Amino acid sequence: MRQDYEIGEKKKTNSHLRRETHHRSEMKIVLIGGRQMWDIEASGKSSIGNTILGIDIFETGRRTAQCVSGQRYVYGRQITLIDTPGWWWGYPVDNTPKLDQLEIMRSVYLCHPGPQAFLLVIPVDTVFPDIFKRSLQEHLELFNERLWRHTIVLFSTITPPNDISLQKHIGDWPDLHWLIKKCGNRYHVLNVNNRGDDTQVTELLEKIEEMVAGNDGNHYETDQALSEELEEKRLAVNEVAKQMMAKVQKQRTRLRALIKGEFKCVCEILRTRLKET
Ligand SMILES: Nc1nc2c(ncn2[C@@H]2O[C@H](COP(=O)(O)OP(=O)(O)O)[C@@H](O)[C@H]2O)c(=O)[nH]1
Ligand SMILES: [Mg+2]
Repeated sequence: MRQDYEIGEKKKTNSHLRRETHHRSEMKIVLIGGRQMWDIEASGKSSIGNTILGIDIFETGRRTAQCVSGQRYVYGRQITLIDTPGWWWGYPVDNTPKLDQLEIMRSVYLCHPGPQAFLLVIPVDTVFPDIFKRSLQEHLELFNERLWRHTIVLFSTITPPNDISLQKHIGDWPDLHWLIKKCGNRYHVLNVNNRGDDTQVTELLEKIEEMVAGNDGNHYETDQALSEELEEKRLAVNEVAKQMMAKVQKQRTRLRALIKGEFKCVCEILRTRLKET
């Protein structure tokens, strides 16, 4: 059954709380999310990163294979953003390449001592069936359970946002409603095609500050021992990948030489036959 989501009420409470929140001079944020949603190409993580920082730091429209860090002083704050590889919405974590999983896990170690916020990027108009929820839960288990208290659902859009249709959309997809609740009712809409609108970014930063204040100023805690273990695994998986690439390259070269030889042979036969006729 569809449930309407009370966005209006929530907004009132938030703006009241936000007034009591202090500006943070420094913010470390990790962008997470899926990588493809059926007819929609991507979540828009990199586009969101560029919109927040106000310049094109992250490459868009291409797979982010490794975490990328972007830093800029904007709206009176030093912002560090970590862009991460995405996962295929609706697919179990086992379908995500091991290197991508390790990169996603590594993201929190690229902003020492740990991020204050995670922005979970989802296109505003996308469907959100149960299979997406399960995929999301599995992928977020790459982090620890404390992630949820540092997460804001960030709806990306390329058209002007509409509160009424968002409210209806959340009502239409109970798992999306569940997700927003799981994130302490924190969400924001950002139009990546409207870089000129400073308000949408400053409001997001205020929401992050409000969340950080609610977490007593604490960042997401990372585990240094796990960081070293991750680095070792990453180097090992990278080495295996390199060896496989070298093997494939060798096979390709051999195959090319073989085809070239065969081609030469066929040409010779044709030439002889032509001479005979
Ligand atoms: N339809 C739609 N396209 C989007 C949205 N957000 C970003 N895009 C576009 O999708 C393409 C890929 O976005 P990108 O930021 O690279 O996604 P990422 O793979 O999650 O980092 C870009 O051309 C964006 O302009 C959205 O909310 N809806
Ligand atoms: Mg990207």
